[in-house]
Amino acid sequence: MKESALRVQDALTTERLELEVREFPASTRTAAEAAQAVGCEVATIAKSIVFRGRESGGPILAVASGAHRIDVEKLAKAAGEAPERADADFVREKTGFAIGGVPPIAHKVPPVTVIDESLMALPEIWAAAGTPNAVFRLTPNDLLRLTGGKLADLKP
Ligand code: 5CA
Repeated sequence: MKESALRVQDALTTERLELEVREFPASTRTAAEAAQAVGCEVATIAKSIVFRGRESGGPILAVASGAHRIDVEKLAKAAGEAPERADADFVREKTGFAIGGVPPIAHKVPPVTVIDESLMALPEIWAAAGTPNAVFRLTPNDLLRLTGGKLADLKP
């Protein structure tokens, strides 16, 4: 397993959750590709989008269904400051992972995390696991527990 995927697996193991990182031969770089590789609906892919807090300069992580966009006004309310678009360097510096494989956990700098509440209605979801070929399956409750994130409506 690639080192970045191992870091995610180690974090899951440390939490004593029996969750397994799975590497796929096909790309899981985007939510659509991940859904195709896994064989699930794109709505079941939990994408992890990193923003830069306008005031703090710190990372804000929004986790939402691959089926819809994130409403940045709603994210601002939940995060307590405006989220600005982060570039690839910011994402790598704050998370330790490259875009396309950013997981919702195991970030270098702990982000303010907001989870879209519509994910909670799904029995299971898939999230990126550190590389553009790795994902792991978890329940929305696992996601809440692992991230300590705040639930909010982030749907446009
Ligand atoms: N592995 C998949 C499925 S979990 C994945 O990571 N999908 S994702 O949607 O969470 O990650 C891709 C996201 O990275 C895009 O939605 C977009 O918000 C962001 N992104 C893509 N290119 C850039 C870029 N050049 N700069 C900043 N963010 C980008």
